[in-house]
Amino acid sequence: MIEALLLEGLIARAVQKKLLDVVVHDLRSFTTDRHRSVDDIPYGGGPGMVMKPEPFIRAVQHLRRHRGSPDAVILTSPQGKLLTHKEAVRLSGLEHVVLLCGRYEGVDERVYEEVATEELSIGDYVVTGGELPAMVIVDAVGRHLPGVIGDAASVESDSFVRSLLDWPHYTRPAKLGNHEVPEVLLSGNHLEIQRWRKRAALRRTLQRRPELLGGAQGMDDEEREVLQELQRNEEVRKAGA
Ligand code: 4GX
Repeated sequence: MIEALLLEGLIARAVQKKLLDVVVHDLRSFTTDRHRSVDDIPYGGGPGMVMKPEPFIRAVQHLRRHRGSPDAVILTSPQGKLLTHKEAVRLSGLEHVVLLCGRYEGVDERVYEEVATEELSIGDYVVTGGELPAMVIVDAVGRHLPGVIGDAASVESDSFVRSLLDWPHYTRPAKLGNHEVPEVLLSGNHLEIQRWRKRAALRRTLQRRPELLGGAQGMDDEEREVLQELQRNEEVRKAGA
């Protein structure tokens, strides 16, 4: 699965350009029994299986010996801290990161106690294994490495860099059926365009993800003013006035 990430796309290209290195290890190669088991029944009973601790611990020991001590050992898990833009930027500053992927109901708690330095979740839903979350982490972190995205300005202008959703984007044609591109974007007036985009981003964030606005530090006076106006409008609308 993870090798698919290395076949196509910007992360694959970055690996080819040696901007980052991704190495996949098979947990089963760190087992010692005839069946190469990585799971077992849970102590205390209940449904499903639990990932055994030893293969994870041996895998990390192997990496420490062969690749040096990692700066972070991350277990992907729904119990983890939510992956955010800020976390992705932080991890992009680390030299060597190990991602541990589990399946089944969970991973023996001692993996966390013994080798994992943190637990990360990609969102409040459950997927069938840690591989996709690990791929999401590699992608979200890798794009912050210098040279991975050709246009550094596009990474800088990302939504979430400023804790806001993005404004709507348009390209040609200017008229599609009866959907027209907002006039101001065709005007060439960059100051007006900037104001329109800021306003649109704030409106969208207020409508769809109001909880993000609490974290919009570094809002400038104009943004605060626009936000107050949008909130006033919203209150008026709700009141049916
Ligand atoms: N964000 N899963 C991990 C097995 C598991 C369960 C408990 C450790 C502890 C997920 C997520 C996620 C499903 C991957 C359960 N491992 N991982 N797997 N959401 O849903 O990261």
